[in-house]
Amino acid sequence: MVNTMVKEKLVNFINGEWVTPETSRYTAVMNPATGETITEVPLSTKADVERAVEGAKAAQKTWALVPAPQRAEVLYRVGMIMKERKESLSQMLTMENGKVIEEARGEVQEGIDMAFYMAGEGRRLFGQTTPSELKNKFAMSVRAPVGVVGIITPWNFPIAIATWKSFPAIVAGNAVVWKPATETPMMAYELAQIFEEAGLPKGVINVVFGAGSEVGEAMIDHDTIRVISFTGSNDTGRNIAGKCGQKLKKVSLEMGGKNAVIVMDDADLKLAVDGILWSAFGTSGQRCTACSRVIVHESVKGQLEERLLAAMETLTIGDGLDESNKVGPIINKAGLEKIDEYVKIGQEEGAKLLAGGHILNDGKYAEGNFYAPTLFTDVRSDMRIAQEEIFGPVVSLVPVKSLEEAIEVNNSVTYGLSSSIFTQDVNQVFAAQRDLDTGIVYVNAGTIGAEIHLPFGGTKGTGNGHRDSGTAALDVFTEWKSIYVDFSGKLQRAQIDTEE
Ligand code: UN1
Repeated sequence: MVNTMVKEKLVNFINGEWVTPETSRYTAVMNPATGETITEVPLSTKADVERAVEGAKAAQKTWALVPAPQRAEVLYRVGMIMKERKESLSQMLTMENGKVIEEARGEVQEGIDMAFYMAGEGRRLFGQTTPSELKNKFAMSVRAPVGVVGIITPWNFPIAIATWKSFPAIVAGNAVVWKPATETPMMAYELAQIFEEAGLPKGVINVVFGAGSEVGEAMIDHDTIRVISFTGSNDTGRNIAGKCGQKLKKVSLEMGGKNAVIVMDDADLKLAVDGILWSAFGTSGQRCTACSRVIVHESVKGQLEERLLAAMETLTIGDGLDESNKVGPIINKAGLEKIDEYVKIGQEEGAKLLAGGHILNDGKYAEGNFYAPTLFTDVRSDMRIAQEEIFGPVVSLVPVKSLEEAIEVNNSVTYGLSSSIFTQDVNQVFAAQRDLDTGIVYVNAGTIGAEIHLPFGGTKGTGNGHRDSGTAALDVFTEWKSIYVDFSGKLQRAQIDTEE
């Protein structure tokens, strides 16, 4: 472990200052591969949120008046600093989250991409001009910032998802109060420092570390925070949605998936196995977009099982800082136990376990949270392991007889984030992209790997209709304002004086 990277105790970043929170409660942040303590994160209180909101409110008024291309310049600088620090950020990400270093570099790159992409938006932020029904009257709609916005980000993509939310919010002229996950606070600490160095005016971003039950609740309750953008678990998201609904607060939710790869009888099986391996076991399956079901045409099921098992043998598991490892640890003991519980449920339901199915706890795995990559076959679509999100390296093969059945099985879950089909038949490709009920569809690629300039999100239980990333993210952080300029010099009544 590189000691210089490790902080003793973290403090909040409020109104441009590093402030010790009004709490004596801290919780340890563990490296999930080694069990070592990286830092201690404060469990801030309502009073800390109050301070952050005050700072944000004052800052936002001025920030909104800065021309958007100038606001964007800060994001360019943020992107440049992230680029310079890509390696150290990636190492720290691996230490606190566990994902293997190659994937950590990919995640930091996703943040860099988002910085440059959203900086470009500073010279667009397109509105619309629309013809008026009246003579000598001009009509247009522009994107106005909403004011102070709250973002709540998860541990599985602690830097990328933070950039998906904070960068569009900032370029659009909002100020942000950010609660990062307590498991991965170092990424927030680093990003806040980068914002500071890039010259973001004080108060435009505020980081309050702490628990959802206290900091998150205080953010939701606060009337000044007019948007909550959340990525995380389904239960928490529903709870947030209920509370925000009562307060008529805009809320954007992204809450996971039960994503499937469909393998048709004409698929390139080598390619399909590569796609499944990467999507199911990359990030140890701890992605919202992870593949946790393989819906396979029964005529190629045997071959696919054989090839998948052989490919799984090549997965090296261990500390992500070791470049040779392909699969890292599970975030914490609770996650590990949840996965193990689902494997037991799968066995009780009658699914056939072909590989894995147990916690790895001897030798080099003893101090970390490792789970053996797991493959079930002969899974029925109504089994819990084929319906519920496991968030771990567990994949279930569900055999089907046709494309119609494959699509029906794919769409039978409550989630709708990502799906994929491997086939060489162009007709099946077009039918599938239309009928798969998910926000993201891949053809001849696995279920992960979304790019930041396209909308990210899903249908049904995955969210509530909003999207992260792409210009779609601007819809979350702006209000449409319609403006009419009447230059006729007389009273013109809409809908009435249109005949003259
Ligand atoms: C997530 O799992 O919450 O498409 C985000 C992907 C990544 C983002 C995943 N670009 O898998």
